[in-house]
Amino acid sequence: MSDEVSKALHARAQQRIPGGVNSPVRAFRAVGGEPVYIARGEGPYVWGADGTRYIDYVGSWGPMILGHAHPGVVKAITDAAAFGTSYGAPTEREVLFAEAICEALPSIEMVRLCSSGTEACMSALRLARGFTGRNRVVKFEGCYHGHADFLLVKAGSGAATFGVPDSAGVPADTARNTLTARYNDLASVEALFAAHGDDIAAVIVEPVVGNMGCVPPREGFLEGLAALCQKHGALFVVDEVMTGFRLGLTGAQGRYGIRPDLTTMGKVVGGGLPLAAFGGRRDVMMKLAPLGPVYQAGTLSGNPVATAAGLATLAELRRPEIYEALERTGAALEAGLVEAAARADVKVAVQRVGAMWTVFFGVDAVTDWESASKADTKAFARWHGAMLKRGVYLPPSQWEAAFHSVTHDEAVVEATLAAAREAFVDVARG
Ligand code: HOZ
Repeated sequence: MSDEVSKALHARAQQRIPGGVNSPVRAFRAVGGEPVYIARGEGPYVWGADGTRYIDYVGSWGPMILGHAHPGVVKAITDAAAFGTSYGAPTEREVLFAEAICEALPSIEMVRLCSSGTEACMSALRLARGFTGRNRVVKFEGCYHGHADFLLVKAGSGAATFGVPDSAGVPADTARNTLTARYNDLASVEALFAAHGDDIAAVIVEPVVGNMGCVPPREGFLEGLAALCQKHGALFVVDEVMTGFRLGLTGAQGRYGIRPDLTTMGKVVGGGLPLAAFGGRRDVMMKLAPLGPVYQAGTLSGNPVATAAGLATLAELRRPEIYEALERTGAALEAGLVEAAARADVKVAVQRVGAMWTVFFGVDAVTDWESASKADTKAFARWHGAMLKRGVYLPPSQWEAAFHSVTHDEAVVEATLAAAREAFVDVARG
């Protein structure tokens, strides 16, 4: 249910941009509506093109952990831009940035910057293949690691939302080297190692899934994956594009006590600008060109404005109270949403880890893609529309995680829950 200005813009957009959007989930098709065109953002809010204010839980799909237009980040960006926006040559800020990442995450001994999570995952897996000399990679059904050909196999996020988890345009020969296992099911990974162990270069996993909605790992799952990889000589690649610097300064790996061979990051690390990274063991990273035979490059990699935004964000995140505040807000939202749904007699599973969460409709719990796919997407769509009507902007798919920021304070949470109480009643009425 978008405003008239957004409707008019979307009609024009559809003439020139496929589906009117530059990334499919933004089209709102999964919730049967039309997208709100955003004019600006500040703190926990975004404003639609007609001036309507919304409480924002999309947060640019993850990056905006400090809220929109954080003054320190905006200043860093404008100061950096005044000195030129791209040189295609090394800068001091890249060194500071690499040092900051390695200091925060002990598993990362060396890091390479790139521009998107897709690039980070694609490059990390090329590196894993180059390092091990093996061809196959294991991913999990419903996990999404960007849109590289070989990763669009049983993929989550928009690929699942629009029914193209195995995209057209991916040659069968490419997909053949991608094996899929069931999230939270170590036996399914063991079976793949038993059948193809000597040709598996890496296992890549979202440590907490965000791309089939928020799905936490079962106790022992991540540790078990690490052990299996070690046993079979494969690299353990942890995709922290969503979780990195969101679930704590040490990401999911710190939270769950795991040490990946390689880590991919995006979203928060770039402070809202196009910046991503992959890094890990020194011996593996040293296989990258120009040191080694694995090629990877990018004109805008380590961009001076993006690294300025990232550094300003990371500096702010080092304040100890930040993650406590995010946790408190998350707990209040979770408890309030559970209570509001129960009061309206709507069956939901509210799943949350730190500052990422999802309200799944019509299911008891979601642990993998099979259970995620059983969620009542029609009820979710009704709830999404009912929340939007009441000024709350949620991810427009049952299978995307919602994110809050440090600027979502008690008053914002209370306004959200007031909207939710009414919206659940709308859902119950059908
Ligand atoms: N891959 C993002 C969600 N998991 C979507 C990005 C976007 O549409 O902006």
